[in-house]
Amino acid sequence: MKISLYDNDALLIVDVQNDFLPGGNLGVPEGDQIVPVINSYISLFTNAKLHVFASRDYHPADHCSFAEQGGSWPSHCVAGTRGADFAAGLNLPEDVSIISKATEQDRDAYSALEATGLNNELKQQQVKRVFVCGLATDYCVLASVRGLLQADFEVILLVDAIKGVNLTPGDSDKAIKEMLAKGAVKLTLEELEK
Ligand code: VGL
Ligand code: ZN
Repeated sequence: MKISLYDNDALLIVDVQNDFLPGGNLGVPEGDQIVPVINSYISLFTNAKLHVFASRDYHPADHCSFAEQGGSWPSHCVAGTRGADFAAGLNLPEDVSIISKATEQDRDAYSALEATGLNNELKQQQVKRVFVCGLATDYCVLASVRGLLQADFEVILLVDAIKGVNLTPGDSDKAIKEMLAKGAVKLTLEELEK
């Protein structure tokens, strides 16, 4: 399906940070492969003068989701560390809106809309349709898409610009199925009208 960009569209890049790339503390297999694809989407959005949002997992050093605190993940994306930085090859525009999430010690949050103000920012900018890409398909992308749909945004899922953790094989496919069943529409770069 061909899709053109309109005034009320925005791009949301979820958690494309060093710790989620291969070699990072919580590396997503092939996570680095989506960076050039996301850069192509960024160009299309900035050329169309549309806004780009980038979320980042941004935990305190003793965050409750870390194994040494009894959580289920290795320490990752600690605020102010290199692991929390956006991937070096990611060409974020100068006026990108950065959304930090899960910044409190005692709360985890997978959705970029959870206690971040993103919902309000999108509404303020009269965004109606959000194009979503990033990491990880089966965690923060899934949770963010659920949140966006629940908040009545249209969601375009950029299926060539997401990668999953797949702790259990098939998790990413399951997540994609759920997002599409809930109303997200899938899209690839070739299907976006240039
Ligand atoms: C994420 C696991 C833990 C994600 C964040 O961004 O998908 N996954 N924290
Ligand atoms: Zn996290």
